[in-house]
Amino acid sequence: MPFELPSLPWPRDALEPHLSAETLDYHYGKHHKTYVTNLNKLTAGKPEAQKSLEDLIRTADGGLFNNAAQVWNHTFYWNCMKPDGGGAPAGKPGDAIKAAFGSFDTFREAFTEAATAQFGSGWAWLVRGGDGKLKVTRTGNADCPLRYGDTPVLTIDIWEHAYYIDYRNARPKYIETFLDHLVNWDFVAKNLAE
Ligand code: MN3
Repeated sequence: MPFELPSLPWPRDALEPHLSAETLDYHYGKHHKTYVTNLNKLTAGKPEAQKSLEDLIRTADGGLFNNAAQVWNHTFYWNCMKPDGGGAPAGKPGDAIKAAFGSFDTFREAFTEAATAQFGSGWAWLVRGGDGKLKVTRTGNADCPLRYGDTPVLTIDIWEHAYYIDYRNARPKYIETFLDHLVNWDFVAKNLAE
């Protein structure tokens, strides 16, 4: 099978108490895995099986797009988190966010607003636009900024499956915890350098 489920960057219980091993068992072990399985089924024996996820995200539609984007989005999301992460970043990410938004708090408000306001399932993002500037965006369902020429820098999954086991319907508490305890600013710095 050409498309594979990447390993998580940390053990399944590494983000506790903020995200439980049970959440990762379902979110990674079932949801993410199913997107990979579906993508392999949809592309079996077709030229699309030889394409990269990024190519499929930029060119495919329907189920093929949805599954390719969800495989990519989830791999990116796992890397956006680490144990003992979060808080205001120092160094390059801190400087870049300050230059773009004026202050970390202003960025935090914009990112929180995007993640809170997305109706139903989707993703909130910090991206670098085609003009080189950082901005906060949100996408519905499987949609991905790569489709619009934006380069993802940071994302939070705001599908209910991302937080319902640990936070029930309290999406704002999950977003706050993500920003305070989980963001992997080293990964953000790497994305800013690309
Ligand atoms: Mn998800």
